[in-house]
Amino acid sequence: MRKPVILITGAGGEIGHGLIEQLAAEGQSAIITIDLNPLDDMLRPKVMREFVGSILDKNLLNRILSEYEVDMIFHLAALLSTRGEFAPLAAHQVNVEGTLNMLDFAQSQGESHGRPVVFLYPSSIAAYGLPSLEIKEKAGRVKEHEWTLPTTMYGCNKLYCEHLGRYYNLHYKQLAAEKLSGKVDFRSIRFPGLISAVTVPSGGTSDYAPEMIHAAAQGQAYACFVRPDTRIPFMAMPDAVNALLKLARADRSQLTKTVYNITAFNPSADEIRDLVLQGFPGATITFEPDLKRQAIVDSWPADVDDSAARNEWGLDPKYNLETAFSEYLIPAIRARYKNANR
Ligand code: AKB
Repeated sequence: MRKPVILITGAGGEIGHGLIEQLAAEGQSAIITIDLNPLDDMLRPKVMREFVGSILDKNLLNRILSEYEVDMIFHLAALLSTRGEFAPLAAHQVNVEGTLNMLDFAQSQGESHGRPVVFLYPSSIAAYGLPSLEIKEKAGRVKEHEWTLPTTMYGCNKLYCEHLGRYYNLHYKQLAAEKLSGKVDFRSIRFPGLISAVTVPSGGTSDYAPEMIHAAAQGQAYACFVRPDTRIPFMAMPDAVNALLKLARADRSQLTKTVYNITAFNPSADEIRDLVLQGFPGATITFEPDLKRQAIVDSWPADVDDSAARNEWGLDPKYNLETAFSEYLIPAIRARYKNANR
């Protein structure tokens, strides 16, 4: 007998951390993970089995297929937007070939146990590409189908994989004698920039917000790599994890889309600085825009329309801009570094 489980790829990353904590707290799911690096000591006891390896390793995926019945996949492994511009082929390999491997893995699972495999895919605001600041300002709250002309390798990868997921879900091998589609129940969220109190991101371009807060908490000066007026949507990590779980558990019949925007607040970099200074009054935060990274953030929308997510599966972030800082980020980050310095 194979064992029924939830599979999380890229499990040691930012979203993976929060997701494993939440699923483990609920105590109802057996979790197996894949990550290139071993999980940290806090996470390891919370999962049933940890595979240290790559989603590009088909032998590893076949081994998992033969041992486990996977009903749900959170495919979080990715190489983010800044790193992807230094290594576009590696980004394509991880983000596209890796995702294709995982979709094919889900298809094989679905065919072998006969139930659709719910496949959660974190896409990103990087899937958008607005051609100028003037158009960005005029565009307002961008809808899922608007301005999807990404400028980064990562954004192109995310957009294409949204389509791959839709293909597996609805049209896989459409010319075969028997119907094979529907085994992968693909659901995707276009995440805004995420800010966690627990982890510091690496390799992304929305990283200026979390970097600013974590640097301030550690008493380090921070030079922000975008202009003070730079504006994109953000969300606190606990709300991002809740959104992923809400979409995973939504009744399929309620969903009219494969991809949903979500957001919670969209401060300028200057407004983030003000809030960080309220929490850490002695912090030194300056602005030294890196024009190339700035151009990437300028191509992302200032805001997104997430009404479909709110109406169809009940997206309802707990934290607004003020409470994200006052109730979550500042106290949790302060405690984190205080404990780390003990
Ligand atoms: C990045 O900056 O690459 C990511 C994202 C917005 O998806 N955080």
